[in-house]
Amino acid sequence: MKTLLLIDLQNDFMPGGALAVPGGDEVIPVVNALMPQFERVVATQDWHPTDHGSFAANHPGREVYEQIDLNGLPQTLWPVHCVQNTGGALFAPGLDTRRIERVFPKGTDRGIDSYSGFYDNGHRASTGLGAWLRERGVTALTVAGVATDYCVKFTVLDALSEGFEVELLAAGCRGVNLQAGDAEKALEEMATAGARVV
Ligand code: VGL
Ligand code: ZN
Repeated sequence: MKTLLLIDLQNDFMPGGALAVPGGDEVIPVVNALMPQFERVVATQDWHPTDHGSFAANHPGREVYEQIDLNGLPQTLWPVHCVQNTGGALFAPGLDTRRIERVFPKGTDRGIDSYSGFYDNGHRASTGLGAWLRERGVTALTVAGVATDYCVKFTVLDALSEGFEVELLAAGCRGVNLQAGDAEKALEEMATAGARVV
């Protein structure tokens, strides 16, 4: 039972988007070509309300990429991105969405960010992804998407701790690289945690 999990392949993470991931668009043909090899395809969608606490714009006097404390958790402040029901939150044009069986939104609670597709950053609330996969007998995941150093990484780490076998498709991922080397470091962290990086 091969399942492909696609992370945040949305307009705002593509070149020209509000939180552009360099080369993010290069992932689209890679994952489209892979879909036929999988029985299931599921996707996460960063899906923030306009007043989300991860947006620098909602913290007067603060700058994008600054670190703050958000309700007890460290939070990087981002440009406004992936606002619910806006074009930036839509899947990237060219992504073959026909095979996506289910979409799991995340980051919907203004008080906490959610990099992982399984839980928010405080592991307080679940998106339902883990239970959904288990109900269908899924034990192994192949993961691709953006950003390697944020949502892909935290999704993979949660998947492993939830007991899923994880294959990380490096050619189907791109990183933000706020600091040079962040994406490379994330690949190492995922491998160390037990993901098979291919
Ligand atoms: C992401 C930062 C903020 C991601 C989402 O998809 O990696 N990064 N929101
Ligand atoms: Zn976000």
